[in-house]
Amino acid sequence: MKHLFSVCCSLFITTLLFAQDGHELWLRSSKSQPVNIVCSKKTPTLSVAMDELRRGWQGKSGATITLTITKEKALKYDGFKLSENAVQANNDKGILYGVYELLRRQQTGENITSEVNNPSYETRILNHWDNPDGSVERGYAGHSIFWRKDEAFTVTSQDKKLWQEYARANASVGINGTVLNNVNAAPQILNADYLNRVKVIAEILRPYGMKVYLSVKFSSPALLGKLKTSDPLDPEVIAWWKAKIKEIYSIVPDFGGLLVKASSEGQPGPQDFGRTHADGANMLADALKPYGGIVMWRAFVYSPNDKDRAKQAYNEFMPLDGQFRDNVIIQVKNGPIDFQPREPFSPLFGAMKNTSVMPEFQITQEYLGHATHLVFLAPMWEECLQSDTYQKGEGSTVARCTDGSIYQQNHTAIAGVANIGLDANWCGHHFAQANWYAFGRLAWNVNLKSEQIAEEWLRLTFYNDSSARTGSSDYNASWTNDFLKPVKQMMLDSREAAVNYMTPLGLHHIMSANEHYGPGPWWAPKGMRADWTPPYYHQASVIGIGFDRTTKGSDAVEQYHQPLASQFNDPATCPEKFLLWFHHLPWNYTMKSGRTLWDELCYDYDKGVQQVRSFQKTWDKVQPYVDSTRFTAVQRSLRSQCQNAILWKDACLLYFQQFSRMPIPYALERPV
Ligand code: GCW
Repeated sequence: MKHLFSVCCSLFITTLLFAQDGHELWLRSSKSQPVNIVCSKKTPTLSVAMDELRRGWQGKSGATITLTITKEKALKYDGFKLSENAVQANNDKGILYGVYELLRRQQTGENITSEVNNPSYETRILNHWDNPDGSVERGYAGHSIFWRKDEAFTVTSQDKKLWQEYARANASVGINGTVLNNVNAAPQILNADYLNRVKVIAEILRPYGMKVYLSVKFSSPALLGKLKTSDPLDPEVIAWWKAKIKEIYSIVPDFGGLLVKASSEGQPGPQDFGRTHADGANMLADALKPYGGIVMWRAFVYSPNDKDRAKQAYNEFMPLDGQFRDNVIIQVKNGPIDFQPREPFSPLFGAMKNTSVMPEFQITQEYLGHATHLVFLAPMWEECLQSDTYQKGEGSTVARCTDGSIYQQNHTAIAGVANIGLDANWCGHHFAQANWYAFGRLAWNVNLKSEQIAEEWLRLTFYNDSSARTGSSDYNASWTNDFLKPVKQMMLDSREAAVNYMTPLGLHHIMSANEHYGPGPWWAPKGMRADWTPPYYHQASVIGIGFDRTTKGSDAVEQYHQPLASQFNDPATCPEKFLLWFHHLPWNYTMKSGRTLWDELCYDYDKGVQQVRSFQKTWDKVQPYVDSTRFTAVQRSLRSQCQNAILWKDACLLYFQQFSRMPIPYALERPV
């Protein structure tokens, strides 16, 4: 008896600690009720669905729930139809997603009305920038969950457990694919040892509805196959890829396809052989076609000779519209430069009419304070997805240009560069988990609002904090008023705050070199490629500041449809959040507020700092509602974030002041 008691106690404590370190993400098990499940079919995915129901059912005790696979015309991809005690879908994955939705609603207290729920995109995929040695490019949450250094291929039971938890978390938000390695791909990823590990990962992910994909290096035929060339039109090269892809499918029969970064940032590509992106992508697409695989071909291209880096992707890809095979999707970053805190949407959305295009977001915070800053990214993605491209008149949002609503796309997809690593809480910062969650939710429903996503995530992640529960009947009311409301507001304001203290008014790429953490508008070593140095982007001088992309400048505005092109072209109509993205203006230019441009810049930087200070105050007040481990970790990060924000403001203002030669407004905090 005594022994049993101590086992129970230690189990309880382990569960508690586990919950406190954040490992459970938004899937915190709370007391469940007994439930009867009626399901006539049997598949591994349905077994997962049933396990989840038993584990998390919070509806009526003893209720009966029916899971039915039907053929419903209204259901698309892995969509489902939900009611209080039934989930219907066209396949078992749809059932699984329906079950997660049902459980989420029970837990968050949302209504369960009878409705059809279809995903916006067919493929909702994470891109891991994980290298075979276990390091993660732009990763801030520890080493890779997939790869180990020294080619340690043994799969441990710990690995399997972790991959299963990873699969479960993804499935719970509808993510159905993952690219297991970095786009700066190491050729050896296609060797047997790696492929065998891929096989095990695929087996664990499969019941959760997830397919695996790989990034490949375009020169693999020469590097691995020892061929003389990797020219995509060379018969031996074509045969090499065909054989390799056949081999992959013999190991992983439901392999999803390939992701390719080619002719970009020094990576090899078809252009090395005088061929086009279409030649390269189509060669791989033809080899994948018999197996149903796809090619995600990235459009992240720019070269040192460009007068304006923002224009190159459009210039390179537009002439190829219609030349790609129907199993190729062009993967386009949200903005035309590179995952900055704020960019206008890439003009490649709403441009090509006969080519499938998919958005690529960055969940990992390369330019947004790594895993130290609390920045909720849903508002940034929502801003991009809901931007109107005017491709087919008003209402042609980026979302509608990519989800197949405007032009028939044979495949639709959306990718997010993962922020996941071996860290106990997976993402480095407890609130960075919200970005993984938000990516999945938006990929499933491109029209969800950031506010709803933040609220769901907070309810799932913090409400069931057993150590904070008082059991009092007013707990719900006080939790909602004193925790949910202020913390949700902090999340919703956090991206704008980061823009303010880093790159207000359309400034971009002024962060310190290489690490992309902290300010570095001055960084321009001799001999460095100009387009890798911040002065290329801010163009500050005594005359003014900003990149002239108007018809008189680089003419990047012309890559947008009307009326956007004219709107962006004129500083009077250009949204001020993009002002210095499109215009080079004098320091005393008058802003809508009546202030000079210089003063406005000072006020914005200052506002960013004040916002982070207010986040600290908000967080300090919610201590009674959060376990001490998570509370302290977030408090500590906010303190660093605030110091960073001050540094950003002071460094940028003091640097730019040498050109503006104007004083920092008296009302604002002085640089220290
Ligand atoms: O944002 C830049 C990063 C590189 C990255 C590249 C890309 C994987 O600084 O680290 O390389 O983009 O997206 O290919």
